[in-house]
Amino acid sequence: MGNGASASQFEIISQKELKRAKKRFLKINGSLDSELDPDNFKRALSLGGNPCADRLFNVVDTDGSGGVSFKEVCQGVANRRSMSSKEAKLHVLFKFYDKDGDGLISMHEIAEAMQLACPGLFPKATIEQLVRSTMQNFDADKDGYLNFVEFSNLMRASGMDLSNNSI
Ligand SMILES: [Ca+2]
Ligand SMILES: [Ca+2]
Repeated sequence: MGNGASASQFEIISQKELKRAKKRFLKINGSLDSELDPDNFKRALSLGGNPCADRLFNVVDTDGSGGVSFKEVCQGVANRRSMSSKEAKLHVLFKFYDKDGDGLISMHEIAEAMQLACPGLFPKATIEQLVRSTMQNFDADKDGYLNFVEFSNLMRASGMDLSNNSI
């Protein structure tokens, strides 16, 4: 196909999917060589108005350049499909929660993620209470943050369904 995206690199995506992703990317961005900015990214995925859109952008923007390249889009699709392992899903969820990307989830980050996941469902005071009790139960080393292992324990204990593709 001579598209620069070698089969081995994106082998988890079928040629058909790759073609579709490429078409969409081209249509919105005009070129495969430049990056999608956050607004175009939301348009590409029809995420306008979705409160999680910015988080998703950060998850897909793996090099943190502030734009999403075609390669990153393909990797995003590939990751989703290969996420048969719960571990991989946990990593994506962890990244979703870890807004500032420091590898630790703060109380503030948990509260924000909860508000994003269920907007308006809990009053602020309830969220603060939930976050505090979460920390008490799962911050095993008591440093005030959840690391990946502590976060995994929380997700398993909360009965998070890791078998589907929802975040
Ligand atoms: Ca963090
Ligand atoms: Ca901790």
